[in-house]
Amino acid sequence: MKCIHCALCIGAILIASKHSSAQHASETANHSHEHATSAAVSDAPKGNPLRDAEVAQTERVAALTAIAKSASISIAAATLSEIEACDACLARNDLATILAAQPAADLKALAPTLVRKANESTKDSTKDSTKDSTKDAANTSASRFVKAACVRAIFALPENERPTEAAAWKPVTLKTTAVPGKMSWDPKEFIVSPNSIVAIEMNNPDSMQHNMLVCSPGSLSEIGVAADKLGEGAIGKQRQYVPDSPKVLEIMGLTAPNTTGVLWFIAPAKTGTYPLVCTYPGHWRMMNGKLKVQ
Ligand SMILES: [Cu+2]
Repeated sequence: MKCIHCALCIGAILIASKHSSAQHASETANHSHEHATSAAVSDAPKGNPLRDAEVAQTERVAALTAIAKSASISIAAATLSEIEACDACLARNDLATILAAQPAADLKALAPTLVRKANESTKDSTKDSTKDSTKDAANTSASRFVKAACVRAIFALPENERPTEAAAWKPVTLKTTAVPGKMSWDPKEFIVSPNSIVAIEMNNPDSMQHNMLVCSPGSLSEIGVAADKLGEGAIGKQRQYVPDSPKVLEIMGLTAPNTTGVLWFIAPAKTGTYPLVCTYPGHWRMMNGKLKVQ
């Protein structure tokens, strides 16, 4: 853990992140840790703080701070470019949380970029990239998640400091609670409009962790079974029990007891019933709900 803050290790992480490979990140980090004490080994970083699920927020912030420093930009600006580079990775919602938590002055300075990206045409990151439209469109479209992260950051500003464009955005906040001891959410069904900006807040007063995934219509059992299978191996915890499937559309990572998880996303364009599910092993059969897009 201590190692992650040193220049050598941050360097290794940065190089690895450019290669967009978590495995490479961990290999690179391992090879660069010869100076680590044996005490630090058991406490070693478990993955790439800019890509992987099971990484402490402090480590993500440390890595982003190093990038910002070396590029002489704000942490907000560094975080936004990592969100764009990460797109479908397991760290993206945490990175969006970090972006929204940056000082108002930094978010204000970044606001024109945030607005531009929020208003860019949409690239559906759930589709095969080879089927993306023309080259031009690819250069000027943001993924749905990047757009949501930009809107979230703008709405983190006090209302009177938001750019005027934000007045046209109408985020819908859906609040729910993990009912203690019941393996259920209350409420567990929501209705939103296609393409609306949605913020789900899950309060967790339960004694155990829960996550929440938004999945493709009809995929509840497939994702649930895959999550239970993931739970049998060490990789499951590393992925926070999120199956690697294109049918997983949005991810709110594991939310600790007595905390509130937050996930902003753009609702699917297609109407339908999208399962909400907690994929902590054994939870999915009871802990599921519905996001109705209509
Ligand atoms: Cu759960």
